[in-house]
Amino acid sequence: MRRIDLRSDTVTLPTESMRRAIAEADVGDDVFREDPTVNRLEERAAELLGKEAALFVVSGTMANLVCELTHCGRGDEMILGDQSHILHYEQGGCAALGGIHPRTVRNLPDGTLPLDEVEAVVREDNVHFPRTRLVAVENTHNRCNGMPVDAGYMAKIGALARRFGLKLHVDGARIFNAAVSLGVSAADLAADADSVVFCLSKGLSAPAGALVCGSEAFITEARRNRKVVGGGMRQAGVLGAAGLVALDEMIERLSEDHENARRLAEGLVEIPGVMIDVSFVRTNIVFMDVAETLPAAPELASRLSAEGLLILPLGPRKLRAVTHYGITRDDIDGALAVFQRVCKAGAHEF
Ligand code: TLP
Repeated sequence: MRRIDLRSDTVTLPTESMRRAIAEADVGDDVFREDPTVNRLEERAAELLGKEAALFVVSGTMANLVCELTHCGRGDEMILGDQSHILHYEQGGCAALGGIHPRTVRNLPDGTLPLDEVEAVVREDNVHFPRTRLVAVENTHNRCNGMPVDAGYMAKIGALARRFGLKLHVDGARIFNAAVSLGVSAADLAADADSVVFCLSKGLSAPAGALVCGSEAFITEARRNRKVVGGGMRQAGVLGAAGLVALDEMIERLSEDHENARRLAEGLVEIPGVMIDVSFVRTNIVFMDVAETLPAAPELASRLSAEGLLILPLGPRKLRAVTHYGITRDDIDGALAVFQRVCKAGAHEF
């Protein structure tokens, strides 16, 4: 039985050319800025995102944290979406490690924050209030169906941030999925951002790492903050080499993952009790709700897993499936067959 792992695109394995690049990488001590491969990766990342400079960090979580620490001081406030990854899945690191107060605004189903609601929570100068410093948006928006947020919206939220003297951060862990889906460059999507981060270890399939991109001055400060959170790596070029291959070879193919996600969603909605708004499946993430006529999400996920299909339960009746480099079109058909079988058996119990 072939295992079909749709839990996340974080499970992708390095490609053959990444493994070769890792073996042959020129390396040095990156804390001394002497790793030629990391230096090349940072230059390439900055160029792709249209920023002056970039910084290689361990993970997406560290990338977001380093940006928060760089933009904000203790007691400052950050505006972010109530469905954002930073809020839900990063252990409240902004508060725990940075003393930064998170102020949430609801995310609309398309991943955006309503502009009037953002404006309404910007603090005025008052001795009782924290100081608003930062607005953070996510693109693609993981918990909002992996929706890509377009450049038009980014320009509007960027203008709003500038009007109030705030910085704009983009958690672009999957920004290349957004760019490919929207048919624009990642630089177009990041044009208004003061900082943007992206991950190498999701759809791009590298074994580890993320990049923070911004102005020279911002990255100089971010480099200090990377060190204080223990992220100064030494011969990191072995990872950087895989990252360079990821940027050269793995971006355009993301459209295959998007087609597979669409095919999966179209097949799943045919199953009685599985509910998906297929029009929201624009990248590689498929969220589904399951009706009371089917087992609850954790039980359903464990039955699917017993049949070799891994997906994540993310609520009592909500599940998430993510397509990626390790998943072929045949796997999607295989996943649908397992799903149909398990749901049919499960439905008989009700
Ligand atoms: N997301 C992971 C889990 O943490 C949920 C996943 O499987 O989707 N920003 C966004 C939008 C992300 O989706 C993630 C990872 C991160 C940041 C953090 O990246 P890592 O896991 O590399 O720290």
